[in-house]
Amino acid sequence: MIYIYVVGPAGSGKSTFTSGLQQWMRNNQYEAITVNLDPGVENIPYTPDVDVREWYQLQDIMEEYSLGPNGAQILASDLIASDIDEIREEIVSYDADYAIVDTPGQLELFAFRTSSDMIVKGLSEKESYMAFIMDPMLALSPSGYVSLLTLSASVFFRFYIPYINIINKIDLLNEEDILKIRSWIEDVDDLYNDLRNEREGMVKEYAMQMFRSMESLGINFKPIFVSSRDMRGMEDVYSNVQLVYFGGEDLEKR
Ligand SMILES: Nc1nc2c(ncn2[C@@H]2O[C@H](COP(=O)(O)OP(=O)(O)OP(=O)(O)O)[C@@H](O)[C@H]2O)c(=O)[nH]1
Ligand SMILES: [Mg+2]
Repeated sequence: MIYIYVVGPAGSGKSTFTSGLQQWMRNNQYEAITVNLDPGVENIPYTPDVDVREWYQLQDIMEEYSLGPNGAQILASDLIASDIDEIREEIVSYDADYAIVDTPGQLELFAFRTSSDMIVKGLSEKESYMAFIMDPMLALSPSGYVSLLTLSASVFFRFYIPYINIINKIDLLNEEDILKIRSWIEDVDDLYNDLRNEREGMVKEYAMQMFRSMESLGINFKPIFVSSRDMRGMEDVYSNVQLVYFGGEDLEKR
């Protein structure tokens, strides 16, 4: 079973993407289950097959330990890590090809705490894949695009597992914006040119240097365009997972 961890800033569309990818996989006869790792979520746009709220609910933790929502989220993720074997057993019992794992709203809670290492390692030592979901609005300016990639790169360093950047909600962009971002992805000189024209002084220099250092480290993961709402781009995400795990050979459909 391949675990696809869906991470990203609050509101970027992680849960909607989780739902959309599962739907796409099901439509194409691949077995995919969804896992909710957010103990505090109230509404989810899919029915999770495995739901961490069966073990822990944020509200209960807040009351029991007299904590605020953030403190309770931190404790919850430690508690989840300590119960990870049980959670993995439930996931494995589905015998699916893919488990799409939706993570809590606050990126830093999942990405920058040690309990999440234990969660990822406890669930899937080798078959882990991470999808970083970005909201497209910040990606409209060249320096905004670079700062999103920088945030994403710092999450990549934390986990160091196969990884893809996803620009979600492209149904909200006009054709011109999509072409502009696409040109930055396909030709870095376009990005450098637009950075040069965008800002004066040190900010421009920082953005260019940050991008250069990512490039030289070989971590220029080219984002895939997706609309989780109308399912555009899901096939490209699936192809990327296939490329990483099976060298592009398709899994047998069930
Ligand atoms: N137009 C459009 N809206 C989207 C898309 N994906 C998500 N949204 C909307 O963006 C908002 C946030 O989506 P969620 O899927 O809850 O985002 P999230 O990252 O899971 O949010 P948190 O878990 O609270 O951080 C919702 O209003 C979604 O309907 C998309 O592809 N297109
Ligand atoms: Mg969510």
